[in-house]
Amino acid sequence: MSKAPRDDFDEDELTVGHRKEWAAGVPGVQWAMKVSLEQMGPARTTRALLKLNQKDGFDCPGCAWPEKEHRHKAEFCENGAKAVAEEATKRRVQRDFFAQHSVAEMAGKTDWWLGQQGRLTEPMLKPAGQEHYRPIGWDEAFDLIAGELRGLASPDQATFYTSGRTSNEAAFLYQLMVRGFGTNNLPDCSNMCHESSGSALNEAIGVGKGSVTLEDLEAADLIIVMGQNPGTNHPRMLSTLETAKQNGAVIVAVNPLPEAGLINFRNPQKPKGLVGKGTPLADDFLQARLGGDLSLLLAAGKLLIEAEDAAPGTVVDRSFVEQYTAGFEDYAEHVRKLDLDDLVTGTGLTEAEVRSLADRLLASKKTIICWAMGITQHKHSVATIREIVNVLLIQGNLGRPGAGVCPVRGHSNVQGDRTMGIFERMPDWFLDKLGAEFGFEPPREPGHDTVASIRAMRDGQVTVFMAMGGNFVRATPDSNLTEAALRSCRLTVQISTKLNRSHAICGETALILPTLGRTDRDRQRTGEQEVSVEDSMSRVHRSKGALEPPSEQLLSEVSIICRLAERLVGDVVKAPWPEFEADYRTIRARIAKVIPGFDDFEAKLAQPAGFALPHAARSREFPTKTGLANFAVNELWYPQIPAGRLLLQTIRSHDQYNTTIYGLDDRYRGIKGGRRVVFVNAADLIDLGLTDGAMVDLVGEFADGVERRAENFRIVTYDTAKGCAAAYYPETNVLVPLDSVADISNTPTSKSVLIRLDPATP
Ligand SMILES: Nc1nc2c(c(=O)[nH]1)N[C@H]1C(S)=C(S)[C@@H](COP(=O)(O)OP(=O)(O)OC[C@H]3O[C@@H](n4cnc5c(=O)[nH]c(N)nc54)[C@H](O)[C@@H]3O)O[C@H]1N2
Ligand SMILES: Nc1nc2c(c(=O)[nH]1)N[C@H]1C(S)=C(S)[C@@H](COP(=O)(O)OP(=O)(O)OC[C@H]3O[C@@H](n4cnc5c(=O)[nH]c(N)nc54)[C@H](O)[C@@H]3O)O[C@H]1N2
Ligand SMILES: [Mo]
Repeated sequence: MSKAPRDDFDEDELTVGHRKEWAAGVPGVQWAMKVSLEQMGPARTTRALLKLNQKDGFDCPGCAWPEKEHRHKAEFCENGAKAVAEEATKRRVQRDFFAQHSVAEMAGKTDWWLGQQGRLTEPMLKPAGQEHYRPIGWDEAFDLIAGELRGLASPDQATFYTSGRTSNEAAFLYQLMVRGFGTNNLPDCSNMCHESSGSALNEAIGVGKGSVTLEDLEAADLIIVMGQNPGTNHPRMLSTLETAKQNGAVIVAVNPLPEAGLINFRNPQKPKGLVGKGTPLADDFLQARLGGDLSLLLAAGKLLIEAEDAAPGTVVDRSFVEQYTAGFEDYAEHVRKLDLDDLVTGTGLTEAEVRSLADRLLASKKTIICWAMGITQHKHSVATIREIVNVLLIQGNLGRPGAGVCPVRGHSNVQGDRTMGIFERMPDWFLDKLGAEFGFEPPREPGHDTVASIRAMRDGQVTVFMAMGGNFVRATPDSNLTEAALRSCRLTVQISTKLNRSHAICGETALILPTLGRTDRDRQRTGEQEVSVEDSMSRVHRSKGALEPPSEQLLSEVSIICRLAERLVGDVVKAPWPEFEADYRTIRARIAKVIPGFDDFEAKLAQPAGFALPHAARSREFPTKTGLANFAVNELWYPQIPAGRLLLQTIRSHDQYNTTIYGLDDRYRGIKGGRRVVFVNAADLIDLGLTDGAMVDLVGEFADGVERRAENFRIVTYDTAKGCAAAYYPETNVLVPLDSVADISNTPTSKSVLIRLDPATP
């Protein structure tokens, strides 16, 4: 088993400075320009940034935050520009690179180094028993994959991953091919991301997506931002929050870390943002402990119900609750019985802080709750999100302007991919319609999600792994186990834009299929093509690449699927694959026939701002089992932290996009020149007898008794909630046990890993 490389930069270079309280100011844009110019040169930089998020341009490959209908000339943020520079770089990985570097050598490099090599340029094969990739023709590659898949005893011996940058068109064809082949093994990055949100929201309101629009946020009285770091991960959200605040909204941040941006924000797109101190966004900052949100929400619900009991008719929206919801009485009875002191203990806050949240809710007529990974990656995430819904339902905060649920998605089309059927458990109505449209019988047995796929590879039940984008081996938990699982495969296939660790930790036979990215021109037989994507608020819009692709040999994701599908399922699925490839409008015409909300797709897509998919809850329709919005009874639970231990969360620095490392700084947290740092509360350091700057190993302690170790981290004293530490992902994925998952959603608990700190291994 390979040890993940420590770092190929000098840890002595690492410096720790002051934490920044503001975010997204002038230095942000300057930084973006510096990276852009370095990677793309002046001409490409100008062209790329002018087309970013414009109506005739491409959708930002950064986050899934929606664009405003009336866009700024420059509708992008620092980190959007970095995402573009990373993809539109002029650097290239050519065949001589692979001749020079063996697979083992590549596995010894850091994620950062691998990404810095540039764009992939031609299909490559690593034959069984050999140590180097060599060039292979496209036809030969497709024949090899189809042959290997057809040779399996069962289609369920293969699994097909998707990452959330894939367009709607490519995702729709991919799941069609996979189901035509005969399996529902369609794991995706969402399984590690907002799966908990989908699980809870489907059950509670009948739709697994957020219910609010940008206009709702701008009209809200109260916006609670829980478990999210928008200053780094959704910078454009700060502009929306700024507008909301100017319109009178109160903003409350709940987070173990005081993240820059929520505290102070300088809008670089407005002249006034260029000077002065900017807008303090959060009115209240509740520094809750990791996993304390369920306690906090239960307490808020309890205090609301008690306020109603004290003055009946003043708090609960009776007509809403009676007409549209189920389970209110059981819920109210449950929270009345909970002990406030127990709840307060679970939050890590003071009782006054807990009460302040209830007071904010009482004072608000229109409340929105936003959340991201700080809420979804815990054992009790689904219960926590059910509780978010409970608290909103009490006051009727669903299905009216200025109110609702706002799970903030990560990857720019992760929501669209799910709409297109990338899911191991699509409902029967979808499979019925898909089968009827394409004249075949889709498999009905639910497939493997991400965690189940890893287990199946480990156990020898899955032997072929294919990925439409992403970096599976790095994004997933339990790195050592997962690496061994992938290496045990007969064949691994990666459809990728850039080099990453999943190309180095591969099956016996391995293929790299290089593809066009969002920014690249996509020319097909009938002309230049555009694709469609769906943002976090269910708006679908077009995206068209503007730059010359890095190599003439690249195929689009759609082309790759069409050519493989024709060989693999040409006799099963009645689909005109060559026509789909030549003209993406023909794919959209089929999407319109299978998936609700896409009728008149082509015409609606031509509108400058695209169109919104229907969301039942917006009009107070709740397609749940009861036909109503469901209150849920959630038992109080929060992670316990034994003496001498810390609870670790694994987070993103300001200089990375998931497993893609842009650089080695985390400007807002004061870190420069390195990534192997662990942020620890000063009082915890005293309790543990450790000092700032000391080098330690992070050692995971999990019920299975396996000792998981991430070596050589420097302690940084930091303002984090007591008992709660933080370090960057993916260096710490080795510590997340495969079997430590959220109840129901099966999401790895990346924000809740029990560790101890040992002196560093020399
Ligand atoms: N530049 C950039 N943009 C990105 C990404 C990126 O890597 N880089 N990734 C994209 C993707 S795929 C996603 S999913 C999103 C991720 O966006 P985020 O969810 O903002 O990303 P994380 O860095 O995981 O930050 C989690 C936040 O939740 C807090 N938190 C952790 N645990 C708890 C808890 O128990 N309770 C509370 N209340 N807070 C908690 C952490 O302190 C941190 O502020 O961003 C997307 N956008
Ligand atoms: N410990 C820990 N683990 C986590 C998380 C965490 O917070 N902590 N977060 C989880 C979350 S929220 C997510 S979403 C996952 C992310 O998991 P993934 O989506 O699998 O990972 P990424 O790093 O986003 O994938 C980057 C790779 O995608 C490829 N790529 C980029 N653009 C394109 C494209 O347009 N087409 C194709 N075909 N390929 C492309 C490039 O080769 C690049 O190297 O990680 C999860 N893992
Ligand atoms: Mo994500």
